[in-house]
Amino acid sequence: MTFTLPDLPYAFDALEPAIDARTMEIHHDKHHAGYVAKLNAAVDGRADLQAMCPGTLCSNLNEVPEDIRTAVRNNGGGHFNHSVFWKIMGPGGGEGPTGELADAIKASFGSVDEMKSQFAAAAATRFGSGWAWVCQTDAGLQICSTANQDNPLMPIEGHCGGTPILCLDVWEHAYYLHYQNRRPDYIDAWWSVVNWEAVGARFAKTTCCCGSS
Ligand code: MN3
Repeated sequence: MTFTLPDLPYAFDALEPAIDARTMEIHHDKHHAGYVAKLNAAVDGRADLQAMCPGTLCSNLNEVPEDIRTAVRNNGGGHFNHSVFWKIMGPGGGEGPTGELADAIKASFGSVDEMKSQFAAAAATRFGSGWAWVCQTDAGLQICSTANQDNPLMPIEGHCGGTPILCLDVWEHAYYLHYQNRRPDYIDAWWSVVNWEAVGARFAKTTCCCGSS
């Protein structure tokens, strides 16, 4: 078994005007596809790694042989991160969290607006390429950001750990065609396409850690 590019669960133009169709097409069909291809090349002939889901592969990065560890970190991370990212977005999103997820957000941040404010700050201040995250941890929900294609599942320093339930890609390839250097405008608009039902499912752990099922 090798890793496969998941289909987008909606059309390329489904997230307009927040994210334009051309950006979605290139992002999914070229960037994400590239991570999958390079990940498969890295784990070629290594059945134990090929059998793992992308999230498990990220969690077990230290078990990956050193000669391919950087390739797995970059491309396995890229595969996991984008697989989650597509799933936690959708057309007609933006109503906001409900139920136990809403309660957990209020318990950890005081309000949904405060969570959004802290998340937007993490996304805006991530220098260069990377991701912002909301994670479910033993200490409640926490916000962090990571560089490149790193994620909070990886056994590396500098993130909040736990299980990611919400993420935002702040690589320029995610927004540059429409927003150019205006990353904060992209972040503001992005809230309108967050699929809170999918985020809630991740919070309730009724979906695979990678969003692949
Ligand atoms: Mn990307």
